[in-house]
Amino acid sequence: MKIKEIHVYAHDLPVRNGPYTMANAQVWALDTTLVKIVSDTGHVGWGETCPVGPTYCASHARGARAALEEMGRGLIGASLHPVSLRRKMDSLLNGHRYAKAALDIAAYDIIGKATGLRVAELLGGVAQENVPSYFATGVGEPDEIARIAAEKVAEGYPRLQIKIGGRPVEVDIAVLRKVWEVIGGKGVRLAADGNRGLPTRDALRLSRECQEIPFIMEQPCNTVEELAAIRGQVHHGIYMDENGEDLATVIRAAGTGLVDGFGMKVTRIGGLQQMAAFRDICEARSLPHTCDDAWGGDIIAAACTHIGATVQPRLNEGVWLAAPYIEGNYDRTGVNIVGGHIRLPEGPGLGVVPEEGMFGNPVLSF
Ligand code: 0XW
Ligand code: MG
Repeated sequence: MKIKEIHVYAHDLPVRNGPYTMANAQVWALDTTLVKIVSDTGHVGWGETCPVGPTYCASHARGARAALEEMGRGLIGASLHPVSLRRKMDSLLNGHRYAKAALDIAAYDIIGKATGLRVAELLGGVAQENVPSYFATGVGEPDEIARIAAEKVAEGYPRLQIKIGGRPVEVDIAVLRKVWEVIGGKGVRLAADGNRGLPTRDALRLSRECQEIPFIMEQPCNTVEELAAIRGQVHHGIYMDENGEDLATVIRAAGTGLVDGFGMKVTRIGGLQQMAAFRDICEARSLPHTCDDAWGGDIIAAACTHIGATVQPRLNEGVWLAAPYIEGNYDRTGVNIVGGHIRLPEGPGLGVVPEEGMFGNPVLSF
């Protein structure tokens, strides 16, 4: 199967009850990019990529579309088989994995539709039909974050991620203590996500002063070197998120025991084909991980849920979706979180078919 046409769309996703706040970013609306591929067999597949603003990772919305423009013409006639497609994309443009991911996701959607298989089946097989999710709070004050934590545990979330960083560490420590007061003993797993915002000095203090609270520290500091510097001195497991930019970095982090797990984004690593390789590397070293994206509508949500459904349950830290912050869906059902879990869409392909015309005219066509 080969690529016959590529169409690129831009679509606005306002943040419900915005802004969404992290250590390095505050966002009110996100600019998502959708890709529609038509194959030489007449099948249609959809992909999506949606950086959560320009400062979260080294990616931004217009950068994604510029990269797609750079590759578009050269991809007409290319194979839709995911490994071949990735090699072809790499021959046209170095890096820019977050843009290539949209095409990779669309390719899986098409192959699924053409074969009658769900994307999770193409990725190795479903381990869980009801995929665990986790709730991520914004950066906030102790009472407010503890209130949200209690509410989300009552809804059935098996895991919470509390955002910290970008402010005096005393407030972060107070937030984690208050949250634990409310949810301790309820069997919910906890992550404290610094989104690169803590100096090593503060990360060390936070771990020391919260020794009795069993959270993992997700991407507390900005660089791999900083993570390595605190690694042997903290009382908590360390997960890598933003620094996990490609498989080579993942292999280094897993192979040297630099981290205890990952928060991983489907688009940052380059799409579902690379994500499946990442999942297998993690399983080889018994490293737990999430299958998320930074933001995005139902196409990204479906892609994350399909790969998340294939993860060995004991290593599955959940699939995060932006759905609670987005009004409406791309099709009649969409991909939604109920009771802290996501039902794997009924295929074929991604199992989400956007309403015709809902994204307006394409901004690019090849
Ligand atoms: C919680 N997330 C999955 C959503 C935001 O984009 C940030 C991200 C993270 O874990 O860093
Ligand atoms: Mg994170």
